[in-house]
Amino acid sequence: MTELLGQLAKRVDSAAQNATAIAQLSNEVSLSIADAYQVQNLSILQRIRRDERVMGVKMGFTSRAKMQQMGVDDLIFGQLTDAMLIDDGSKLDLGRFIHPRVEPEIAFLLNKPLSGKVSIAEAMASVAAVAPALEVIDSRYDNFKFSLVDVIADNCSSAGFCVGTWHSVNQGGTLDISNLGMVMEFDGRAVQIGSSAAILGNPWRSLVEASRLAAAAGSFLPAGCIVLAGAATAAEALVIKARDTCHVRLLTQALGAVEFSAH
Ligand code: OOG
Ligand code: MG
Repeated sequence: MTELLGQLAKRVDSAAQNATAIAQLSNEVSLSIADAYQVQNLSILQRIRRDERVMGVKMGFTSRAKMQQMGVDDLIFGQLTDAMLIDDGSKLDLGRFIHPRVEPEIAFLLNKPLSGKVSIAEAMASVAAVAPALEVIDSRYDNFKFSLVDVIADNCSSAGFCVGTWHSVNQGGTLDISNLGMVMEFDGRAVQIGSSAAILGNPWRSLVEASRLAAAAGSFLPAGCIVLAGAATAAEALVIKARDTCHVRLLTQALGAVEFSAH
């Protein structure tokens, strides 16, 4: 079985590297959720071998809009590496992707480790700062269709993440992120509008769940780790014509904006 999981990890990893879609793994093999996380871990190992560094994790399906869009209703988590980082305000070459979509998110930066079952207060006490974020997802499966185990094995479609200015939360303690308006624009046109409250009712809950899922996988969230809370709205397909560009921007109440230009 371990050998098979290793082969599947290589398959999703090379699909990501070559920006070429593959058939869903579940068409061919029956995987448990634990097997799927094992494939994810082995695929991250491939990236580490190429000198990529894990910077954090991302939560998936934390909002009803995302669950409905993808037809999956369990919380999932994937891993973010430095090669996926998109600098705020930079240009992003879409040639790296198969069928990219963008999501409006909130990012947490931990200054203390978080492990196992924690309360919202404990989760808050481990966070140094929060920031607005855009996530680029790019399922490696044909037509962006997958089952729960497929998407977990594919590192939860992680492809890119862009983080705006960090806002300190512990000093002053007045920053309330539970219900922030979020507007995602493509070339100045609002394509998704929502609230951070769509993320499990309160984005801090996503951090509690991230700690729980990490523990279930025999791991924890280390200090310095970035956690993406999950999309507040459905994802928006980023389709542009050759030689064209699209300016993607997320505006948030209280946390400011984050943006990149896709070409
Ligand atoms: C899976 C990733 C979901 C989110 O924020 O809910 C996700 C997918 O929809 O391809 O990143
Ligand atoms: Mg996401």
